[in-house]
Amino acid sequence: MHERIEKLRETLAEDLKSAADLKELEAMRVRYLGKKGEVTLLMRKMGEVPAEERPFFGKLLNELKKSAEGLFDNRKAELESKDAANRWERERIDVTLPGRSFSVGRKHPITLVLEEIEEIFTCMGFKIAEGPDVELDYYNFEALNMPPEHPARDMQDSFYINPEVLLRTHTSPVEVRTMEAQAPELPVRIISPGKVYRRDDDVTHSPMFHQVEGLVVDRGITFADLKGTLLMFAREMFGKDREIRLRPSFFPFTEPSAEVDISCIVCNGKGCRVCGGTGWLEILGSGMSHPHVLRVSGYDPEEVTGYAFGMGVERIAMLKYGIDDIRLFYTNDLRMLSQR
Ligand code: 2U9
Repeated sequence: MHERIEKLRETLAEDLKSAADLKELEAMRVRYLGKKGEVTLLMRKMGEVPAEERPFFGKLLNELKKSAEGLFDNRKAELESKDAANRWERERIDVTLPGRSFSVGRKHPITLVLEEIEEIFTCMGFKIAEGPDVELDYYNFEALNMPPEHPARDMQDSFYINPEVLLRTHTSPVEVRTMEAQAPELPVRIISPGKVYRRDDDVTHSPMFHQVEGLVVDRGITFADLKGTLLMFAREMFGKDREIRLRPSFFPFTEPSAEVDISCIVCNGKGCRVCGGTGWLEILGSGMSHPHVLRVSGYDPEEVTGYAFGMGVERIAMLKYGIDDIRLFYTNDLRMLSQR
């Protein structure tokens, strides 16, 4: 009996050291001190020990049990503190990691440029006028001095709903409708932003695109008013160093007419790849309102004059942001749209 008790004391001390974690330690405790544990079994065997030796071995066994319990408790405390230290490591949070980002929508580049153009002209006293995308042939062509079979209609081939109704090819019908509603009230000082539709489709032309047109009608309006206003616009939009150049042109709804160029935004007029070596970039068309257009819209061309201009928003945006394919605006590619 003595030997067995001493052997148990030794193996227990040895085993305890090898317990690697709390789970292992608990299994070990059951093995030694549980109901069917080795210490418990030895205690049960006391019945077989001669009566006179029982107090001695009883004392020895009790001491073993007590010291075993103490050893288990110590080892348990040891493993628990080790576990707490490990847990710190396991559950460590790296506070230097960047936070999780979430995506926020933003305005389309065409909307941004459209709003910028609107801002520039409203600051100069223009009001914004809007009208229907589905238009009458009368407002889109006839009132603008383009009767049926007029060759200028070829350049604005459109989408017809029926012979009298079509998708507007420019926002000019809005100006005609505004004058019609306002005449003979003066002045007319409006811009008409919006979508327009043409049978066009290539790198610089889309079947749907955006325009901003402008119209000023009053007594004594001259070409100088047109030039001054458009110079102001060019400088607000493309930088204070811009110069403009007017080239003679033709539109059925203006007479005389002029294309407006700005000094190249890349080379400042010296000549480069972007401006094709000319130093100039075409940004819009313009002219003095044609007497026919004023007359059919309710104004007397003997009494009032006006100027008008029109620009493609996509073209302005492509120049401003250096975009070389108009289709990039419409393919919803976030690599393009999420740039700042
Ligand atoms: C009324 C009278 C005159 C609007 C004008 C232009 C010149 C012009 C083009 C620019 C590029 C269309 O988007 S584009 O293809 N526009 O060159 N537009 S004058 O003249 C008007 C409009 C309305 C009553």
